[in-house]
Amino acid sequence: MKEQLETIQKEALEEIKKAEELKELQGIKVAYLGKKGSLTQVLRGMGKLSKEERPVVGEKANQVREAITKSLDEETANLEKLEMEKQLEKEAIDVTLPGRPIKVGGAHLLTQIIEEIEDLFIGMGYEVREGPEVETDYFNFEALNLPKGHPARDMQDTFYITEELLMRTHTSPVQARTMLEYEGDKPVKMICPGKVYRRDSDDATHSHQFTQIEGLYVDKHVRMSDLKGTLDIFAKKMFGEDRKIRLRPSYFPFTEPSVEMDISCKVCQGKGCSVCKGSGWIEILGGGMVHPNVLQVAGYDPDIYTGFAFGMGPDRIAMLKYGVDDIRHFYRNDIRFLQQFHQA
Ligand code: 2NL
Repeated sequence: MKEQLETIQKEALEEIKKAEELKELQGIKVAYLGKKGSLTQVLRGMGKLSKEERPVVGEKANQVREAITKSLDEETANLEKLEMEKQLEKEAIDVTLPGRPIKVGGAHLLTQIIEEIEDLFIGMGYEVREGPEVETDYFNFEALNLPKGHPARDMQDTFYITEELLMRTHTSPVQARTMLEYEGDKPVKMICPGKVYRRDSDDATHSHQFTQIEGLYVDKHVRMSDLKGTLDIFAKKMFGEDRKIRLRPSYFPFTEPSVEMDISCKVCQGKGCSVCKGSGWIEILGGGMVHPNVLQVAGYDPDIYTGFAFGMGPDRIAMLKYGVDDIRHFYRNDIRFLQQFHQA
């Protein structure tokens, strides 16, 4: 029996030495020390031994168990260390590899145009203001000299949320709100960019949602010539110093008198071509002197204060400046279109 125990020890230690994985060691432990393991089997046979032999074999069995256990523990620690090293090696990061290029986005062309116009007017002392796209009938129409039933409302049909709530058709309500906030005793010098809405059938030049920037300057002694000078500076900065402007009489319900402004065509220098449809001039914006009714409703005394206002469409300006032939390109989110205008 003693020999049997020695053989068990010898075999076990050899197997442990050969093991390459923790799982194998687990198997060896079960095979030798488990309930049905070979050492356990031998110990079961001890009942048949004589009184004298039993303690001797018992002691030997304990030594064998201890030797196997010790060897298993050592080898387990050994393999665990090796596996950890392998894992670390596998997960090592090569910090010398070149980085992956990051895709950089860019502002939408309309945002770029709006920001360019904002910068221009900020440079002339204007503040930039924003307001709600869902407006009341009062601020979108009534306060702008467009009472219910006014024929000019037909041209600005929109999406109604209720009888009194609608999608704004222009950014003018932001200006009306600002004047009210200033309580009729401070000059107002502001521009307001934003999205506006019209009930319209979409085609190459019409969109039910587009952008607008309006400007407003209210103070004592503001005159038509101030409007003309301001717009001249704007046109030259935006389209080139060689551009001329031309004001034509027009009509808007919220200004009196009202004008439309053209810039000279850059393509033909006023001779007439397909871009300016033969006239030599391109229409850019509308404006005029703020109607006394609009000043009054907004809390400004029209006998003391005067003002000019103007409005333009960044969509149209972007189309002219970059030769975009369809307004719907701006809203289709085709990355091939949008990326053309990303600055490096
Ligand atoms: C255009 C013409 C215009 C205004 C906008 C305005 C605002 C207030 C008072 C008076 Cl609060 N007027 N805005 C005036 C004239 C023309 O826009 O063609 N826009 C695209």
